[in-house]
Amino acid sequence: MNVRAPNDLGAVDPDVARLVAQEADRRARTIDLIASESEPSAPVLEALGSVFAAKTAEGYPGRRYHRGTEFADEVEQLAIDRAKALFGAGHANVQPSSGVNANLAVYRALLKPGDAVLALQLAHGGHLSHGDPASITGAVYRFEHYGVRADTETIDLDEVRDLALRHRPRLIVTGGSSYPRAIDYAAFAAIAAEVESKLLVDMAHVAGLVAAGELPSPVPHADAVTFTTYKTMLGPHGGVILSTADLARKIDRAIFPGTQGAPDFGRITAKAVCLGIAASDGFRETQRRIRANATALATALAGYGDRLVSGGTDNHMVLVDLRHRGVTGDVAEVALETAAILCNRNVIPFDPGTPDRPSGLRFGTTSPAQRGMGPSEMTEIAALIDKALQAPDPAAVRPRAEALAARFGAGPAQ
Ligand code: DSN
Repeated sequence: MNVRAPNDLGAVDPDVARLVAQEADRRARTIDLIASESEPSAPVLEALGSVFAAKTAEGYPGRRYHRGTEFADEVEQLAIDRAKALFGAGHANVQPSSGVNANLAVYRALLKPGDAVLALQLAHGGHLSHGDPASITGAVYRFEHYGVRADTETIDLDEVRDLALRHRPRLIVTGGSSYPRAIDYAAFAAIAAEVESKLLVDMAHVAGLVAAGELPSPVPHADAVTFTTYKTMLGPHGGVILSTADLARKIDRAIFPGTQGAPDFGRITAKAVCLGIAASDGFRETQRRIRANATALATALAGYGDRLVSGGTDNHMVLVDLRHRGVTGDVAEVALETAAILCNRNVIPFDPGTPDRPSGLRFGTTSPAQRGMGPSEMTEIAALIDKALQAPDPAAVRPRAEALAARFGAGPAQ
């Protein structure tokens, strides 16, 4: 008789099963203000862990290098069609394993090594994959960086135009990972047109807000738009590239065979699910609350004397300058974790500190909004943050933070 191995994780590997349970408990007992995280929903987790996770299928729907792909083709096409419809894009590639890989593929599709590129500098809100010297993107392409104005801490469009005219980049990149304001994509498109450059918008952090109409869409203005599906899109880890239809072949070839092999079909399946959910009224309501919560958190923190980078927020993110508290971001993030509140240390524009010991903290409101928390809970959380950053013993704040977390439970409320 054919005897099958036990298929229960707890029976096969109690050590890993214990860690999974502990991670679930940790999530339930903490308040997650990490701007790049979201709560995993049951349908997304089910799709991620489905049999598609085991499928090997290099190529694209209808053009594979392996057999047995009829359903893999269908699920990938579903994800592609949903991404195109959601954002009104001419083309979508749903295979990137990450946002970095999505950006790398766009560079490979549109540039040659050594080409000039203009992007927002990391310390002013950009991203490592926008030509930081520590990233392969900075080694392969000749990146120049624009920044924010010292007075407003918003993108200096005059500097963008000056640098574009001086360096004549083949690609201009905007968007990033710690920029709390809306971006004028039409102005970027006009500068790109003036210097005959292509325009890439990295909307990794704000894609969910864009999908819900809470922020303007870059898609009508850009040649390519990249995003990740695990932040405000509320889905699995992974990336997506949108582009105009005429770039479809170049983009697809830049992913496979250009920079990736067999894509992870568990993730593609989960991306299809999250892209489907993103068209729903419930998703739009969550995005509305994410943004309202960020505004409430910003207002409440300002009330405790915290200086907000750029003076506030238009999205899900609040960047705080801690210098008036006499504490650095690395120390503050540990104090807050002790108080069961999670966030990350972050450089702020013109930071006198370093990435390891920066002057700022970055907060995001995606997870609390998904759990059903609203602006009044954000005000409560701001009070806990203030107390934890002042207290000689931030652990004293922990019971109140845990009680707030417990009131809302773990995972998405709907
Ligand atoms: N780019 C990193 C962040 O913003 O936290 C990971 O998503």
